[in-house]
Amino acid sequence: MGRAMSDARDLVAGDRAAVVAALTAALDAGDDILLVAHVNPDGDSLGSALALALALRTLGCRLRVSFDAEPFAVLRTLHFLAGQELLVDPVTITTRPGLVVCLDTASRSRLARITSGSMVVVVDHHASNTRFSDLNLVDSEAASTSAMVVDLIDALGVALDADLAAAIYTGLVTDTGSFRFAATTPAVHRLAARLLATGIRHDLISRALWDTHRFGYLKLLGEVLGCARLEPEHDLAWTWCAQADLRNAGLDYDEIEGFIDTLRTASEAEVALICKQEGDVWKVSVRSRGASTSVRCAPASGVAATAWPPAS
Ligand SMILES: [Mn+2]
Repeated sequence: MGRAMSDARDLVAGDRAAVVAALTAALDAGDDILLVAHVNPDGDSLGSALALALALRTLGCRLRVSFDAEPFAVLRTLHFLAGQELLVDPVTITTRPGLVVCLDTASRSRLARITSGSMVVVVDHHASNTRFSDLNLVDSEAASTSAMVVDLIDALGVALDADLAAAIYTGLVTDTGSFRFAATTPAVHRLAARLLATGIRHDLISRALWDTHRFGYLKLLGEVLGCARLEPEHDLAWTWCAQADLRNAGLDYDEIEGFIDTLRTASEAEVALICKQEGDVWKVSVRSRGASTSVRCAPASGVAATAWPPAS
């Protein structure tokens, strides 16, 4: 291991010890702790927050878990996660928590309308993390934030039970694409083995996360893929979903997040893009084969939203 790399690992280890010390101090002081997932949380963010909450609860701590979403609701695919009785709508948080821990949040904007408490800790694995907090535990080599949470739980001396393991595993499979992405290291498989040994039903977790859709989802996927276009000169495959189509299918936008994962399998294009209409705004999801990103944009100037996308 090179000098710079070992220095980076020392930094992560030092920050991890500081986060454990902050959690222990809050526990000793009887402070209430607020765990925050990012806006519209995915399996890694919510799984990480609930796993840490379940662990802290066994230590007798006053806890709340929250995130911003409009409306305030957990994704249908994540309803199986334990500990959701700890969830509170952020608008109901009127007392200032003693300690706030933000999970899987790369920047302050990812908290949306949730503002900080007196002491804010960030636990995250995004290389783009802006270190916006008092104490930032950022490990860009971690496959998921949930994998980092395991180290915290171990340091707190809490044993992994099946509920905890299922939440950690959900984060791990979400961010590694079920162990398909490049972040899937030998350490990821070792952690998965440890989690499976608690008796979790990984087959049921996978089915809940990816293999369960309403029939309207399948019909709409057919329509959205049916109007997809290939732009070889831009190395791009793209399509769109109008709000009326979504409404007719009886679906919400969070349910069709996975559409782009089908489109991005097109071998002729490096980049996949789906435009989704939200009122007058078209939100654009982009995936490249290597990385993923998401941007927000309006239709080209002079083109009304109602006149876009162009008729074929
Ligand atoms: Mn993550």
